[in-house]
Amino acid sequence: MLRLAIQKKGRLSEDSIALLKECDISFPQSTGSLITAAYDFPMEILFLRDDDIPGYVQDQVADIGIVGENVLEESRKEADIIMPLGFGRCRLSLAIPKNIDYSGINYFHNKNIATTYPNILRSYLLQNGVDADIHEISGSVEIAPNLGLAEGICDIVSTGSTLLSNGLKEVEPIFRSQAVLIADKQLTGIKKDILEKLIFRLTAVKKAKKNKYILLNAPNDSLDTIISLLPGIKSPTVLPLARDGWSSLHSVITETDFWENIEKLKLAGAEGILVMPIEKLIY
Ligand code: PRT
Ligand code: ZN
Repeated sequence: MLRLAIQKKGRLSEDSIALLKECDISFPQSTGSLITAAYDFPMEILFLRDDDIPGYVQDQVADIGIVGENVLEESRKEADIIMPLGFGRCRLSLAIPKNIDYSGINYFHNKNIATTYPNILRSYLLQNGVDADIHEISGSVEIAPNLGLAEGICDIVSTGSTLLSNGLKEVEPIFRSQAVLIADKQLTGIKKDILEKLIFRLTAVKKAKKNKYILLNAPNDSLDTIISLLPGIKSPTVLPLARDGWSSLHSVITETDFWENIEKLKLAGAEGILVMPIEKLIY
């Protein structure tokens, strides 16, 4: 049995649960309990505050966890990052009142910066040779400059609207983050095997999200051009249509390639182009 820690309630909970569902790992929800077992996978799920997840993994109370990379980095706990998960994207940034001219990182010299991320901030300031006072607070960092508590802040930014509504502007992004799967560094035996199974499923789901299944009809004499635009995984499937001289072509394409190639496909004579999502992709 592998024990996974996820955020109990917050920005990462829904996406973490949805990702497990996409991997066909389901479990009873909203029982309010701290721990539950998956129905169809040898896994227990532990629901925690995100700040506790790196420590629980380091101390082997949980084997693996889903947490923001910002939280792992700030915690200074030891855990392997297995893979980025593509949600919970944000950045940790320095921000100052918007009416102040910003001349560069040296602005923060001898200034007071409020943050809930003192460790990441300290390393960043050290790397940049800036000597500032870090004022650690536990929340609502964005109001600190207005209260006269600090001259700048270092906080998580996503859309930027919180900064804007507090009269602040972002001046230096210092750490980019997204949710990551982390694991105990010492995982062995059956637990390691179960983790491999989970990684296999996560990879299939991730590849599927990046790719689309494409079907189109084309005159036979333009098939060579179209096949060169849609190489697929090995090569596309080509099936004859009932109408003479025409074929149906099936392939897999990345979403970005599709938008780049759509005009070329039409010019080559493709018709009835259908693009569909893929649930899992294994190759
Ligand atoms: O209760 P618990 O301790 O588990 O949760 P929490 O309140 O500490 O964390 P939570 O749920 O707010 O965030 C969990 C994780 O989501 C963070 O550690 C980040 O990795 C990620 N994340 C992504 C964010 C944001 N986007 C985000 N926008 N975390 C926080 N914010 C906050 C930020 O602190 C600021 O107050 O949103 C505000 C800024 O948002 P914008 O869109 O106005 O820029
Ligand atoms: Zn937290």
